[in-house]
Amino acid sequence: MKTVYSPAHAAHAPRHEISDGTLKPAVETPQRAEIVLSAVQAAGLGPIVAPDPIERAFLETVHDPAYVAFLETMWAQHRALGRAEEEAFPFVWPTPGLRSDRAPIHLDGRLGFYSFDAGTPLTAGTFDAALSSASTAVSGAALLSAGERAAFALCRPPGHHAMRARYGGYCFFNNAALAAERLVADGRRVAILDLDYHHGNGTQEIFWERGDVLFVSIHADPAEEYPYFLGHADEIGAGHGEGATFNLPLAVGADWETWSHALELALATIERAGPDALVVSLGLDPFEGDPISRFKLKTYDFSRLGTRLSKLGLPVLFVLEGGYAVDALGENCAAVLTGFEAG
Ligand code: Q9C
Ligand code: ZN
Repeated sequence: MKTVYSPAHAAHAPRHEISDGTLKPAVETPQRAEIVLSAVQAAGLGPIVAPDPIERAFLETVHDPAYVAFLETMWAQHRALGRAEEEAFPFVWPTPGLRSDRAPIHLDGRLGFYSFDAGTPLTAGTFDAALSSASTAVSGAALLSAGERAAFALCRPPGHHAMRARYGGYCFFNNAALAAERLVADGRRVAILDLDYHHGNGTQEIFWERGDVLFVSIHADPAEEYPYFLGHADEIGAGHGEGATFNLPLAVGADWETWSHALELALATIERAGPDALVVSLGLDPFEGDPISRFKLKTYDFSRLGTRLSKLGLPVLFVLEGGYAVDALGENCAAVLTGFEAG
């Protein structure tokens, strides 16, 4: 299968993040994408192709234009304030009881208005890198529309936490949602299967009232894990989307036996819906060695996952999400993709 990749992701190279209540070294780094690229090349997966640029109007089918403009202009504001730090972080949010009906002008107000966590660094190159990541996903979707059976969008920064008008969880534009929209525009009925350790709150929000895109997610119980406030089993969508969201939260510590049981439930739901394309939000952070996660999948399990997905017989777009065990990330990602090709 083809891999879509652009080196432009490296423009987003944060040194720090806020995690566990304090400033820490960033874990979502350019090295992640470079390692995954090397691994798919070493595995002989197929050609590496460059993405076509994403059109602004298409980006704004998923994201609020004011939010896109915020990401585009915030760094100039950071510099104009005389701030020399290499990252910017929010620290105040409009919560119930505080007004959220007008966007502030000051940078610190805008940072909070357009985010939902303090853990996601914004840098000088974030907007360009996030655009390139979105382009990568949409170009991957276009490969399926052109008749490919599968494709790999090597996206970085990741996307599934990004909401219509808020960033967070290392995510700025929702790559999987944009890919799904591309496929819908090309006439496909789409399901999204989110396998990242963390719940894909952004993707869920974007399709919450949509009956035409099924969202299914296996993730750590939000009572115990980030993003904490979304991803419970009783969230099923609303309006036209009622029944088109399916969450499978698992207790921390889940191994392949537990996780693969949830996978079968997820796949049965997808098969019942009868889509004709599948977008997989491929987080590799359910890995046992992941530094920020608490599931127990092994490299061999990722290979079994790939093989199981190929049995669906659907066109599949794999979109890279999280995964922070850099020593094993390439191998784990290649295991899914080669497992799929072998299956
Ligand atoms: N103590 C993705 O995997 N911080 N985002 C968690 C852990 C945020 C993960 C802190 C994790 C975001 C795409
Ligand atoms: Zn994750």
